[in-house]
Amino acid sequence: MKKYLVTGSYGQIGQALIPAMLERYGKENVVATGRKRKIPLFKEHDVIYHRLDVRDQFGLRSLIVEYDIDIIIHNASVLSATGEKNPQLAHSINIEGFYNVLEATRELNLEQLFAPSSIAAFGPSTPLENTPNNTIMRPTTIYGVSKVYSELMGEYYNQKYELNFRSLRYPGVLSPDEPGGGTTDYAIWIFYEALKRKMYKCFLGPDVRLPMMLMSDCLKSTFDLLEADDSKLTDRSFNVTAMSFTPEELAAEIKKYIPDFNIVYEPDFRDKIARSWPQSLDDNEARKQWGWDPEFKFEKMVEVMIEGISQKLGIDQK
Ligand code: AKB
Repeated sequence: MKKYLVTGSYGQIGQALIPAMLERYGKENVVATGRKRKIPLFKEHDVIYHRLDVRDQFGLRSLIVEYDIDIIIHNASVLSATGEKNPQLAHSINIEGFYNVLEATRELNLEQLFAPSSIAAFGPSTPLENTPNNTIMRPTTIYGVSKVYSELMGEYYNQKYELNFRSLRYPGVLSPDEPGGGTTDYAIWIFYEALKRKMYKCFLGPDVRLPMMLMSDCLKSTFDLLEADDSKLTDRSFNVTAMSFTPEELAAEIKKYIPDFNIVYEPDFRDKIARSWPQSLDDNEARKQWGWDPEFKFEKMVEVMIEGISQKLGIDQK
């Protein structure tokens, strides 16, 4: 069995990924890391957890050696909205941190580096409808710039050193776990506010269409690419998506469950970020090269989110 080290392990994706990895690969083969001292959720699951800042190259290398790590899943990242508030922090974590992880993977001859990218790697000059896998990438956020950097460096190390780099351009990922610092986060907070207060003030305009997927599809795409046969991959970074919708369409679907739900729109700086991103993605390369096939579409996603967040809030929806 391979041994995995995960950075940024308690973010929105990590909170779902780590328990899924424990089940799939065994507790003893997964080392979760992050900047916080302790993570109560991980204590509950008896996860091996170590405090690690990805900018600390000595700390990173010692953990790799101590646990005889084969594969790194590098999730530590400052997301789009937080990045625009503090571009210097985003540069240091997303670019310097990524470089440390990449170099450790090369120097210690690890088997694979999986480092997710994002739809944020695209920008306003990209064709924004049905965005192809390989197209113009001139993002206008520091987060997007850092994702283009990591995709290109990963691809460069793959050509130059045969480093097994793989990346997915995640769209907005939806789960009942609280997100932090992203632009697509509205599509999670809307459920919390609809269920708690029947009212949501949306920081995007009603017509901003963005690609999204439910967490279970995010995990499926991650495991599928991690475990894909290398000889089948002609790309290293892949678009993946399951659906696209606007805040207005999402609010209308939520109203089917909560008829007196109301939404108002007060677009802020995140509206501009969202409008610079693809509205929909062409994920045919992922489908062709490693069999990507999402399970959840829009209506089912809303049902799953209402159920999951009701449960979290202790609200009986029946
Ligand atoms: C964000 O909104 O910043 C992230 C992303 C799309 O990468 N969820």
